[in-house]
Amino acid sequence: MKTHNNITGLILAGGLARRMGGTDKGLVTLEGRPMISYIINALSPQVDSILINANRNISAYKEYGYDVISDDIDDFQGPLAGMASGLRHCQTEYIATVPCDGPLLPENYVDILMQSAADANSQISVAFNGSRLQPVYALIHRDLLEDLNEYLTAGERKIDRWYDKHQFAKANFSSTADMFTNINTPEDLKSASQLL
Ligand SMILES: Nc1nc2c(ncn2[C@@H]2O[C@H](COP(=O)(O)OP(=O)(O)O)[C@@H](O)[C@H]2O)c(=O)[nH]1
Ligand SMILES: [Mg+2]
Repeated sequence: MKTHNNITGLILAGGLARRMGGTDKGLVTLEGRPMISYIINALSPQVDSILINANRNISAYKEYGYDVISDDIDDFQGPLAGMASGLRHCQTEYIATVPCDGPLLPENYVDILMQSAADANSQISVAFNGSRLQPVYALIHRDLLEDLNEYLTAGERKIDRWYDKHQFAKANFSSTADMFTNINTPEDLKSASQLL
């Protein structure tokens, strides 16, 4: 594990969390701590800076001491909107995205994304769990901001389709596939307490 000084970690916490009853997922507590704190702890040693993408509870997220950025387009249009906002605000060459509801991030997350992008000479690297892509875990070069904004302006919202337009690398996380344990519902929250 090393610190990548050309990468901003972008924590995606901008969804409506409908399956969590609308409670902001990043702030939901897991074993007494807000879920986002697990992600910050795992991500901060790996990157130069962190941005939190949130559309609600901005002041609660600001407590962590990082800039909080909202989607540039209104009405919760999906994670690509958060990624576009992250690319617009970042001061680094790349963003590495992580959802706010995946507290089991490994310490070599950014290393593996960067290595796979470098090996494939790609501007995007998307996590692969051994059987399918995990599209909200990705490394994206900031030169793609304009392309992404055009895609969104055209009314497109599908993340996989945007990746497919590019020569993306698949970052193989099959040996740490538990990291994709995703807490979308109150039931998920209960079972995650046992995993931690
Ligand atoms: N910025 C932003 N992020 C979103 C939006 N909708 C979902 N997300 C984020 O995208 C990630 C995945 O969303 P989630 O509802 O957990 O989807 P799933 O677990 O893949 O079914 C989470 O980190 C959400 O916070 C949105 O409208 N805007
Ligand atoms: Mg989720």
